[in-house]
Amino acid sequence: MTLLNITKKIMNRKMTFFFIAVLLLWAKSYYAYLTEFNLGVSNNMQRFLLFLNPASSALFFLGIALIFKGRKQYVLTIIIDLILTIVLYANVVFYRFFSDFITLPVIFQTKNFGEVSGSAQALMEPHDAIYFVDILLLIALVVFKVVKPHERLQWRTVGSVFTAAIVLFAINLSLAEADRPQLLQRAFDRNYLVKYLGAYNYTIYDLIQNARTSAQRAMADSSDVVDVANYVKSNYSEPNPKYFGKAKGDNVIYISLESLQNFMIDYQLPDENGKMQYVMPFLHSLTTDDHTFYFKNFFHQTGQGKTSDAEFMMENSLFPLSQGSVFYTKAQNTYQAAPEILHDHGYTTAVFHGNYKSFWNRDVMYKSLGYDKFFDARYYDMQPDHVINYGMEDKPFFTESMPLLKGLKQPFYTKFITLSNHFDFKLDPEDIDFPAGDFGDGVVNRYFQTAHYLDEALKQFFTDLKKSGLYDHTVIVMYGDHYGISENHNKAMEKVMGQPITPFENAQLQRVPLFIHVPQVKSPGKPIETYGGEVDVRPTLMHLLGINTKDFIAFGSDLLSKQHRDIVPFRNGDFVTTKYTSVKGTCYLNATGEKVDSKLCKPYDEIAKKELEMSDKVVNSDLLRFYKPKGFVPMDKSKIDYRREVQDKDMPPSSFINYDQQPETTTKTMGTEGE
Ligand code: GP9
Ligand code: MN
Repeated sequence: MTLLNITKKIMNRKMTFFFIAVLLLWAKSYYAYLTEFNLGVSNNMQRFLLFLNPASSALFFLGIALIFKGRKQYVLTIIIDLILTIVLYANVVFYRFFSDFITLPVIFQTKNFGEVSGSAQALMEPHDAIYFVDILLLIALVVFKVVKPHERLQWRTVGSVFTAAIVLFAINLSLAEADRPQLLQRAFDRNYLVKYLGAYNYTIYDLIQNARTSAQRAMADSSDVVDVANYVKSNYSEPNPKYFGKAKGDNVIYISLESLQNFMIDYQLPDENGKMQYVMPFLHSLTTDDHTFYFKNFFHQTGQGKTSDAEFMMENSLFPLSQGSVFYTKAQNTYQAAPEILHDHGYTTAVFHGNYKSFWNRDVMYKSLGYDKFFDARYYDMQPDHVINYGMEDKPFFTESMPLLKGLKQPFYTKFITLSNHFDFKLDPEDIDFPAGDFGDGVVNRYFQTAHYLDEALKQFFTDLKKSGLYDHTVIVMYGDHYGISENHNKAMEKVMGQPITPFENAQLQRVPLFIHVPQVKSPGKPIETYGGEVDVRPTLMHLLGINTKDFIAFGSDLLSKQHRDIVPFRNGDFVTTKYTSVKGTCYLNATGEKVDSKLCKPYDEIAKKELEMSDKVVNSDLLRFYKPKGFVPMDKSKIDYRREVQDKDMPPSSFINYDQQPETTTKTMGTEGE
């Protein structure tokens, strides 16, 4: 038998055409992953999944054509292949422009669409032909009758193709979930979804998310916001005249203190000579500072969106969602967030963060919040020595941020998001200058070292701010974003706290520190007892800046107001008040930690549930689009552009640090974070 005959025989097999299409689609998808996208692949499992993930999509989608017979089957295979190729190639081109994957609403924003299509030609390369050669080959095979039409395949055969696709997908998904728990529920980052599940599955995920969101949105109308507005107005806490407007016109710096729980602020550990020393001496010193308000009964209220949920609350005074990150699922909503409000008052608004911009969908959400600028990892020298875990180490992060900050037009409203004190609390050995804890749990033990490192980084940043002259007219708000040590480590935490961690104690451990440094105002100079949570910070800050908030839809209450409402709902419906704590329906007395009659918690329980529900309605139905606070002028967001070359135009040349693109590995160590 000649070679030609063998080839002919193979070509005549019923499944040959299908398998050629599958293999070529698989190969070119993998090629695109490796050459076009910076996915931050950091271990062998991720490498394997990246290779595996196009297979199930190729089998599944091209498998649809197998239901048909004859020429129809071939034509349909080619059409499906072409659609998938367009999805892939559109992402390739979009990525070259935005360093991000397409998300449905973003592509339909006329501005993006116009920009990409305008420069599409420039973004296309001759070698891109590689994405289409397989389609041409398939067409040639059919046109030149190299493959001949045949009868319908047996259902058993078609069924086994789909079974194989589904089994492969299930394996893919479970390995991905093992490497990155709650990948789908929490939806961290488009990069991650593509890395673990592939460009096609990501596209489907995106379509489903958007269909859900639009359905909820479509059902709502302007009357829905009236109830909410009335409720919020009737619960408004009047600003305290002692503080209202005392920081008018000041700059604002927010610092998100990664995973920092409040117990750390006063915690001491013995040094090598047995002498006790504060883990965070700098922050500890601020608890009695004359110009700093330190709230010791302040709680995080985050859900699965962790850092992003905290950011959301601080700037919107709305609750995050019970599932997923509101940054990811509701980024297209209308908001009246702090940066946008302050923009109205002449502020420049910017975020500084040593991770890449798509994490938590920040690049999309920050536009909706009204941030002019977003200095992400592209602005920092991401050399391996300065990067650990999620990104830039805090000390070089603050150092490199200084010139960028100084380059901003004042007054500015800025946010710095730290990273080093993140689970699983690893540091470069040369950054360790504090003893680890000795509590029989590596994660808990290391937490003291990373917290200490964060404290040193903050001290250095404060020193630099003083040197720059900014310190004297800048309000600095520092807050712990969420817990650092999860319940999984409660055995060690019992040793840390020197007491059993009951459900009541566990709720108390959700305290995170809140510091508000106001240069012009004399603070009590001792820790403040007032109970509050992350939703309460926006009205507090606005009132210090002399901005009235009565007309804004917000669920928080000014922490410095005499009418401050002291109920702190957690995202799961539990809550804390000055007197009681409610956990899973059980009511506890704060003073003793004892269970008490649940009737005592009932009135608060109703308020907590009502506010969570109302806030969810605002967010899920995008109700703020029907509401305009008096005097609020929405920003023209179509001008916001976070591409480097665009942002750089406004900055003095000296402030550019590094032009490097994202390296292959974003992360040096990557534990099973997000506990
Ligand atoms: C990543 C950082 C950490 O950019 O904000 O996020 P987290 O895991 O804490 O939500
Ligand atoms: Mn965080």
